[in-house]
Amino acid sequence: MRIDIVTVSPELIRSPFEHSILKRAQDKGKVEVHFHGLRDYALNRYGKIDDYQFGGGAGMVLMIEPIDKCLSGLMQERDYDEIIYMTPDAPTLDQRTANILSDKSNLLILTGHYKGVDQRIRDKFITKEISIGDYVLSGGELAAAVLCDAVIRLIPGVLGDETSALTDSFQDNLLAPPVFTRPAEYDGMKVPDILLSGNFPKIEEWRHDAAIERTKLIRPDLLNDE
Ligand code: 6GU
Repeated sequence: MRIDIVTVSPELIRSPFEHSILKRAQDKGKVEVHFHGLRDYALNRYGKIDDYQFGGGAGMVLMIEPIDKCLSGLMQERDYDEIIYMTPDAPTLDQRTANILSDKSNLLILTGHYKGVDQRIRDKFITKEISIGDYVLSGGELAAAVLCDAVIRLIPGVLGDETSALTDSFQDNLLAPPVFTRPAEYDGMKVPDILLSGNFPKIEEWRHDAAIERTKLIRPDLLNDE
């Protein structure tokens, strides 16, 4: 997979890709990530890329021309499966969307800033808009990093233990069950006996029941969601 990220602040988003799973995924050649700073496409040498909004109101809007130049250039080089705009006024990211995107070859991600981008950019280029939750961030950069993490770890061969993504929370619309490690007893607090029993079918059953219990308690909406 190749991911191109277009942003006002490439430096704000680089570091999550330089560590842990995301770094390993790149080292293994499973994904290539390229950052494009919008100021490189600015209208003048002062790096102007935003302006006041028509009709008045607080906040600057990212201008159409620098983004058009950047996206058009990239689109001439390859076909993108999706051109994604990160914005809070969009459908919320979920595991299903992450799964679908993990199967693509070329993703282009545009991140907003300030009041966002000129609507005409959204109309002309964007094939998918994604929010990461019902709250507002200062910019879409961190949201893009979240999206990339959720997607990249699902690319086959990225996680060492191939099954571990399958038992994540949400993979089957259930929260993950509780997990324990040594010692079996700490300060009077015991690990459930079943987990020490070696009876793996029973353990799986216990985990499934615990996952359902936890989901009922914390996220009952997931159980009604089909
Ligand atoms: Cl994608 N961007 C911003 N600025 N805020 C958000 C978001 C995105 N998703 C949730 N909040």
